[in-house]
Parts: sequence; C-alpha cells; structure tokens
Amino acid sequence: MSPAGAPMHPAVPEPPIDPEESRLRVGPPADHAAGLKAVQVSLGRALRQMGPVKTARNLLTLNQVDGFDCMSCAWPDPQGHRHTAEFCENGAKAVSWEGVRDTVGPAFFAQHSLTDLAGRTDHWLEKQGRLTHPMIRREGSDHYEPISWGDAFALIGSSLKALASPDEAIFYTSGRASNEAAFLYQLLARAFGTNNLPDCSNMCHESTSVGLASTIGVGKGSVSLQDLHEADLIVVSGQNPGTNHPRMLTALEIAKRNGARILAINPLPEAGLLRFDNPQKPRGLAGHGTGLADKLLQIRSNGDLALWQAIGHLLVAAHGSAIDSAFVEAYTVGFESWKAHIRELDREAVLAATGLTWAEIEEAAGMLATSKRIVHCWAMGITQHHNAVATIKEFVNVALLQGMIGKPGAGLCPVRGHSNVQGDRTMGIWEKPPAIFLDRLRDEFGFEPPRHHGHDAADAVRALRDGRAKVFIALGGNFVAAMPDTAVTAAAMRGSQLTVQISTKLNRSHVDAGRTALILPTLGRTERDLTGGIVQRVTVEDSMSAVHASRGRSAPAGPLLRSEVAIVCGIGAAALGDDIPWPDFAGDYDTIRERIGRVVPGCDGYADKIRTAGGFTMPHGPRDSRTFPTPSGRAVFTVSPLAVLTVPPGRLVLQTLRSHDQFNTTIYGLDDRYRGIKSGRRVVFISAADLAGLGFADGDHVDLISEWEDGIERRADRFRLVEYPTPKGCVAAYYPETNPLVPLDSQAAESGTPTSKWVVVRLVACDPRISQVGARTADIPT
Ligand SMILES: Nc1nc2c(c(=O)[nH]1)N[C@H]1C(S)=C(S)[C@@H](COP(=O)(O)OP(=O)(O)OC[C@H]3O[C@@H](n4cnc5c(=O)[nH]c(N)nc54)[C@H](O)[C@@H]3O)O[C@H]1N2
Ligand SMILES: Nc1nc2c(c(=O)[nH]1)N[C@H]1C(S)=C(S)[C@@H](COP(=O)(O)OP(=O)(O)OC[C@H]3O[C@@H](n4cnc5c(=O)[nH]c(N)nc54)[C@H](O)[C@@H]3O)O[C@H]1N2
Ligand SMILES: [Mo]
Repeated sequence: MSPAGAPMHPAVPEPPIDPEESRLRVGPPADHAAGLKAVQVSLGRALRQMGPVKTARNLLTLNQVDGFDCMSCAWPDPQGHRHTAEFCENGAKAVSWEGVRDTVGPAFFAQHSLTDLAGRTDHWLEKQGRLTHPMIRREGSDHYEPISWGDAFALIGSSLKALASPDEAIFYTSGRASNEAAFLYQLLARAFGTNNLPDCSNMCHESTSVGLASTIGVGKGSVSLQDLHEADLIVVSGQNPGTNHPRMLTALEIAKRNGARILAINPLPEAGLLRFDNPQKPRGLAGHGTGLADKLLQIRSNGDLALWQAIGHLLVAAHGSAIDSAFVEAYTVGFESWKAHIRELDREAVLAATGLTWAEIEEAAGMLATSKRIVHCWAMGITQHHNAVATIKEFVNVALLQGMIGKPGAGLCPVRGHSNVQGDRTMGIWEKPPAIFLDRLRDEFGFEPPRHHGHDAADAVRALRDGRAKVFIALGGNFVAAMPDTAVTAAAMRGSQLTVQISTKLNRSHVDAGRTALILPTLGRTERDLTGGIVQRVTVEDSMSAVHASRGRSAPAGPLLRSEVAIVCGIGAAALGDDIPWPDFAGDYDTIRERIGRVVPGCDGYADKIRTAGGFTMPHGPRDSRTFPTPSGRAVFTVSPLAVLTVPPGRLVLQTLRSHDQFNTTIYGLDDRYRGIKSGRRVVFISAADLAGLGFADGDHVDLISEWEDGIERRADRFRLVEYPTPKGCVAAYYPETNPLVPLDSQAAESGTPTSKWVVVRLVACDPRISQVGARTADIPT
C-alpha cells in the first residue's frame, strides 16, 4: 500500500530521466511537413550512422523493385514508376538506425550488468548498436553471457517440452517479421499445441480488424493507392501521416492535384495534415508546397463515434443524391434498423462528445454529400479507444450508405503501422485463427492444430503475471515498453521462467526479462541473407494488400547473426523434432512459400507469384466484386449506442502518441520538430483554457497520475506543460514514457486494444528538479 493508502503496483526499477531533458526547449509548432529540412535530416543521420558506402547502397535500394521493403511503415509503394529516392525522412531514419556500425557483443555485456542496464534510458539502450551474439542471462546472474546457437535452441526446446501444457508458452510477434518467418512461427506454436500468438496488432489495428470483419466480412482495407489518387474526398481521421506515414502525403498531394478535397479529423492541428512540401520535387525543396486539409475538425478525444452518427443522421435526412440506394438495396442488410436509430440523434450528446459546433458538423456532412468518390483513412486516434470498434463500424455505415466500397476512387483505408503487420496476420499470426486456416494447416502438415483461442497481448501479460504462462518468446518488438501498465508488464516478464527475444537492438524487454533470459540476434531487412548458402529473399504485405519480395544488400552486422527464418527453424527442430522439415525450410525459403501457397487462403501459387516484379495483390471480395463474405453474403449496417465518456471535474483525458523522432519504443532522438519540441520528451501538450482553469502556466512541471476503477495509483513523473492548440479537456504526451499510466484492463470493447488514446489523468505540481526551462521561446528553428 502507498502511504496514502492506495493500492500500488509491484516495484520494478524505472528507467531514469534522460539528462538531455534539462536542455528542453519549446518553440511554435510547424505549419507544414517535409521539404528541404527533411532531406537534410535524413541524409545527415544516414552518413553519421552508416558511413557513405552503406548509405548509398541502402538508400538507393530502399523500396525499389529489386530492393528491400522499408520497415518504417506499411504504406504501399507506387506501381510502375518509382523515384530514385522512394522513401521519406523517417524511413531513412529507420534504415540508418538498423545500419549503424556500433555493435553490442559479449564485451559490452561483461561491462554492463543488468542492474546497470536497468538504470539506462530506452534511448540509450537502443543507441548502443546492433546485437551480434546469442546471449543468456542464467537464473540468479546479473549479467548476460555468450551462449552458442545450439545450446540456446536446446534450452528453449527442453523448456518448452517441460511445460505442463502447451498453453503455458506465449509466442509474441512484432509486425516487422517477414511472411516466411511469420508462417513458420505460427506453425511452430500450433504444432507445439497452442494458439497463444499475440502480436502488436492487438495494441494497434485490432479494432479495425474486428470492426471490418464483422461488417464487410474482411478485416482489411478496400482501397489501392490508385483509389486515393482518384478520390474526390479523402477523410483522414485520428492519424498523423506527416510523421508516421510520410509517403502518404505524396498520395494526398496527387489527389489534391486531381481535384480532391481533404477532411482531417484530429484534436491536434498536425503539421502534415496542413501543408506538404514534397522533397522529391524541386518545387517542394524551395517552394511553398501543397495545402492539404480543406477542413480540419479539431475534435475532442473519443468524439468520433458521435461525429459519424451525426454525419449519418444528416446524410439520411438530406435524402436524395447523398445516398446510393441501389447499393444499399443490392449489397447490404440492416439498413432500416440503422436508419431508425440514426434518426433519433441526441444532438446535445454529439456536441458534448465532439466539442464541435453543429455548423462544423453540417459543413463536414456537406463535404460527404457533395462527393462521389470518398476514401476513409484512419489510424491510432480511432483504434485505441474504448468504443473504437463501434466508431469503425460507423465509418462503415456511412460508406455503405453512400456506396463507397468496391468502386474506383473510394473505400475504407485503415493505415497500418508496422511494415508487415498485415502480412503477419495473413500468415496466421492470430490468437483467434479461423477454422479454415487450421483445417488447411492440418491437411498440409498432418497434425491436429489446437482449436481453442489463445491469449491476446493483454491476456498474455495476465497469464504471465498469474503464473499460468511460464515461457515467453518474442519474434521482434519490445513487449515490455509497448504494452500498457509498464510496472505490471515488467513484473510479469521478470517473473517468467524463460524469456526469449529475437531482436536486432537492445531494449527494455532484455532488461525486464525472465529469470532465465535469451537474446537471439537477427538480421534486419537491410541485410544480405545467405541462409543455406544461397541468396534468400523474403516477402511482405503492405497496408493495401499488395505482396512483394524484399531483399537486403548490406553486410550483416556480425558473422553470427541468423535470419528470423533460421532462428524459428532452430527452435522448431529443438522443440518438435523432424516431423516438420525445418532444415529444408531454412535451406530454401521457396519451400516455405510453397507451403504458404497451399495453406494460406488467397495465396495460391505464392512462390511463383512473388517472382514477378512488384508482386501481386491479395484478393479482397468487397473491393474486387462487391462480394461480402459475411454470413448473409451482404455488408452489414450496425447499430451502436452513443455513450458519451466523461471525466470527473479537474481531470483530463490524456492521449499517448508518437513524436517525429521515434519508431514506437525506438527513440531516435529527443526532438519533435513539427510540434516545436527540442531536446526533450517529457512534455504534456495542454490547452490555454485548461492551464488557466487548473491554475498552471506554460513551463510548469507536473506529475501525471492516472485514475482507473481499480483505485490503483499509476504515475509518471516530471513533465513540462506546453501550451498547445488541443481541445479543452484533452492533453497529449509521448509513448512509451506514459505507458505506466495506461491500465492493463482499460481495453477497447470487442477488440481488447489498450485504450492508449483515452487515459483519465490529474496533474500534480512538482519541482522541476532536472529542468529549469523557462517560458516558451520563439527562436527554435522547426
Ligand atoms: N516514424 C514513425 N512511423 C511510424 C511509427 C512510428 O512510431 N514512427 N509507428 C508505426 C505504427 S506501429 C503505427 S500503428 C502507425 C501510427 O500512426 P498514427 O496513428 O498516426 O500514430 P500516433 O502518433 O499514435 O497518432 C495518433 C493521431 O491520432 C490523433 N488522435 C488521438 N485521439 C484522437 C481521437 O479521439 N480522435 C481523432 N480523430 N484523432 C485522435 C492524434 O492527435 C494523432 O494525430 O505509424 C507507423 N509508422
Ligand atoms: N501508450 C501507447 N502504447 C502503445 C502505442 C501507443 O500509441 N501508445 N502504440 C502501440 C502500437 S500501434 C504498436 S504497433 C506497439 C509496438 O510494439 P512492438 O512492435 O513490440 O515494439 P517496437 O518498438 O516496434 O519494437 C522495437 C524493437 O524491435 C526489434 N527489431 C527491430 N527490427 C527488427 C527486425 O527486423 N527483426 C526483429 N526480430 N526484431 C527487430 C528491436 O530490437 C527493437 O528494439 O506499441 C503499442 N503501444
Ligand atoms: Mo502499430
């Protein structure tokens, strides 16, 4: 119990605050994205981290037809013509981060104990360089020491075999794993006997997958890049493309040039939504760029369900040309009950939830009513909320009402995060696999896969915490830092019998690790893969279901590194023996692709299809032929009650988001150029009205305390308040520093996604201690 009597979380050492934070400076936010500055930043970093030869080799093959797929996001590559520099500033940062010359090997671990590493920041840990040797922390030891690959595999094999039930093992995947590695990894888990295959999707677009699967029958988006180019209205909800999907700005620019309008819906006026200077064009390097959003609705956090119900209401009331009655009639069910529901709109509730005026909502509805080809895009600002699935279903309702699925220039466009997160799911990384997938797996490999559902990411933490799971294996990622309730997640990991991290860089999950812990170093996307003595390539699927090959060219960071495929095969052989031909798979990835072709729906002839330059696009019934694989064979209108979330007086809603200088838990640097932040991440963006209302001023320091129904005191200390144009009552701060505030049990209905964009907090004044930052200065170049 805390001194105040509130129950507390287990004590786990917290990472320290970066000393650089004492130099934090705050300037005005930027009003446009990219331009010359972006080119300078990316090239400067690439040269510093990789040197000139590797920079040229890596950046010139990035996203080229015979090159490697950028690992920074899942945005698709253009078909046909590609620029020589077909990448963005943040893609170049990701490549440089992987290509660094610094390495972390046995000498490093001899020098740095785990106690020492626990006292380092996340930024410091990853910055040390690439992992080069398999390492083990033996039970009771404070150091990692080298281990041979053979001994590491044998240890994993014997630990798995010794479990009382296969469900005591958890197989986590981050969305960077290739299709080949992912396919083998789910095969390993299921042949072992469990569907415990949580992945980063559970924290990301799970709400999308659930919302779309239950309405249009497919959990994936229904557009191609061409559709964006041809749209006459693009709605961008809950997304910050200037930072997280910068190449999307090129698509928005093309669409604008073709006459499209853009409606952005976001609590924050993100620079990338406002104006774009395309660095690939001379005009972009020097000129004023393209204005993007025609209308920005600065909505309150979580107001989107109400907004879309109001838009649906207005479109229905307008009758006439806004509605595609023929589509509704031919392809949908449930229209009448939805219409009856939407007619009875509680206007006061809508205004309270959205914080918008009725005139603004009418204007937005008018943009939809007067458009013929509409694409709806969304990301984490939508999916990481309690009512995320309902909101996505409401996007679908409006899209169905207007017949915007399965025609050129229109559709649903969830913008995925990790570069292969969609492919991993296609390959069977899913704790709730469909029966058809398991049947085909059984027929191909001759074993009966488990049918009961496995743990998603949050359940995996609970199972480890409660001792129902004992072994945790991660194919990439940084589970401890990415998951909510850091203290609970870290303690759960520290309590497990064995953790295995297949990783490229050192991170918190190697520090808050199991009693016995393995680090298995792997090749990254940029690196040459000569597994089995031949040049291997892998395949990935982007956010628009396009599948293609990826091949790295750079020399691996060290001679001992193995590919993810080889590592999964090594574990498979040790744990399961040779009923499955693991050595053949590792010897030639084409043999894996042949199996994928026979097992994975939509992948017939996979091995051949990916040989064609540019690859192929996965079939998608609604997009291709307005065929909806739902029980009724039609797309489904759904009714969601409108419940407006409120917070107690004096409390604020915190959204946790990304800076321009990070990739998820990987912190490249402490700046956020577009939001005017330099040399610091412990900031809370807050409105002038809330500052005044709560008696604070810009520059004050506060501790954040989150409030949740379990009464536990969750806190994150010492943040500088930054006055910012965010709606009253809604504040924002960076992830993962604020993950300790997100309760593990605060999850979206139906999808279980942690509500990283809805955390109720109160602010408590604190002594700045590490920082003496004064008032906002205007002299910081952005
Ligand atoms: N450079 C870089 N690229 C990345 C990543 C990265 O960390 N760095 N991460 C990758 C991954 S895994 C993902 S999932 C994506 C993430 O891409 P984004 O979803 O763009 O990421 P976030 O930073 O979480 O931004 C969420 C946005 O939603 C807005 N928002 C928050 N709450 C609400 C709300 O209630 N309603 C509305 N309408 N908007 C809201 C926020 O203001 C913010 O603009 O990016 C991928 N690409
Ligand atoms: N509060 C809050 N929490 C969030 C979010 C949020 O918006 N707010 N967003 C959530 C989202 S959308 C996501 S997707 C998750 C991300 O969760 P994860 O995917 O688990 O985390 P990452 O930070 O992307 O993982 C980084 C690590 O991956 C490893 N890595 C990098 N490249 C490779 C590779 O090629 N192979 C292998 N094997 N390993 C590699 C490196 O060791 C690196 O340290 O976080 C979620 N957590
Ligand atoms: Mo994500």
